[in-house]
Amino acid sequence: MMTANITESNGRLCRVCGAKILPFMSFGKMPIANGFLPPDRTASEYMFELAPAFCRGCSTVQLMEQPAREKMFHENYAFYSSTSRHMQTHFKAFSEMAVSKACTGRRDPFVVELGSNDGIMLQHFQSAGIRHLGIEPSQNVADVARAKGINTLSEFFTVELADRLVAEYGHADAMLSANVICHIPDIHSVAAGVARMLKPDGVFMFEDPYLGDMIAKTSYDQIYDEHVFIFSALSVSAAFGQHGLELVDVAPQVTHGGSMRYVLAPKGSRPVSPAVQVLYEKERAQGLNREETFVQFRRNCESSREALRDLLTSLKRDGKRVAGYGATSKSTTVLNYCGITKELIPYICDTTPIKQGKVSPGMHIPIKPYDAFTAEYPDYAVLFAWNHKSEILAKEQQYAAQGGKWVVFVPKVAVE
Ligand code: DWN
Ligand code: ZN
Repeated sequence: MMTANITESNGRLCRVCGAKILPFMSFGKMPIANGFLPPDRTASEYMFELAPAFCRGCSTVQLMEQPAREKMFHENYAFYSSTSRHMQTHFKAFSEMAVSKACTGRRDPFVVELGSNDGIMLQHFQSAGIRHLGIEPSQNVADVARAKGINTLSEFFTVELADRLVAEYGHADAMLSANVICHIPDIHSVAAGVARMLKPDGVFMFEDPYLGDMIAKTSYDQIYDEHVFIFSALSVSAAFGQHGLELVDVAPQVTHGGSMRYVLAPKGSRPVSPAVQVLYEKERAQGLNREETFVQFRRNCESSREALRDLLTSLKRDGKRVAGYGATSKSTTVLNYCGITKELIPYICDTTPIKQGKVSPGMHIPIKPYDAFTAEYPDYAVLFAWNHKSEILAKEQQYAAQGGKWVVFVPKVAVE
């Protein structure tokens, strides 16, 4: 039986407020989520313990341990943002919003994106002739952006880099980031850097997977090495408030299974939208500031794991042909936490060339090109890229029409 209490960690202190944190579960030993590897190199795979914790002091959910950043973000980074059409539309809209909030009517505005990947967002500033800079430490994806003419620097963003950039380019009208801030453990260096780089009337807008959605949907696959934080408005405000940045607006997003866009500005420089207070209250009502919520989340994860294992085992027993769809980072948590081997899912199809011909981190399931899916439809496809469900289902109508079934596991394990 599980107790309702969780015990403070002896060693690790909250990265935001310095209080002792409460590890509420362990997913066990995990590999690097995007560490797809050649089949002959599986012997010496790096592993670490994936254990999220909650801070009573500031409500931040964070990993106890995160691998060194160079192990995750390097010249072979496997995730290219532009693989989803829907995300392309999303980032176009995000860029238009940034232009209207911080560029229109200004003389020679300057826009900086932290973690600009292959330029999916900055391309819109580049084509509009707006002065811009992408900061992207993973060389291979940064090279794709540079090839599109996007000014990109391959470094990790820190307060020291911010000072250098101000000296070279001046202050920024808008700083943007998507699915990146939750990856950076030294949140104070980022927040201080943003505060130093922004103009007094500048704005910082970032979005990340939202804790409220993760709890509501038991989408535990949002927890993996790269996601050192799963933010809420409460925790974002606690972190950035220490650096003179105020949360002035919030906007829920459907992307990545439920995200939140946070708009921050130098304190007092912009009016605070009533939506911010409404969200704080909603988060307290959902229990995002209480440890019991995370004890229940752990139980929900365990039930989900059991249900998925049972389903895949029974499909195998019945002789069904099963494949994975989308070799996502998130799938690394699902496969390893649930102990899903290639006996249960013999292969996963993915459109990303750098992943194809390799095996999945930890469970070493072969990754095949997308064509392998259409060449011989499986009976059941496990939708690891569930966050792109509407895009994928629209594309795969023929699969469904000839009897193919989807196995989903968020918010519940089900066959659809
Ligand atoms: O935060 C992060 C998010 C934004 O992106 C990063 N830490 C890493 C990455 O996470 P992910 O790998 O879980 O992201 P996606 O977008 O869920 O990955 C989708 C995968 O599925 C890609 O490998 C591409 C593939 N895919 C596919 O094969 N067919 C995607 C679509 C839409 C498709 O139709
Ligand atoms: Zn804290």
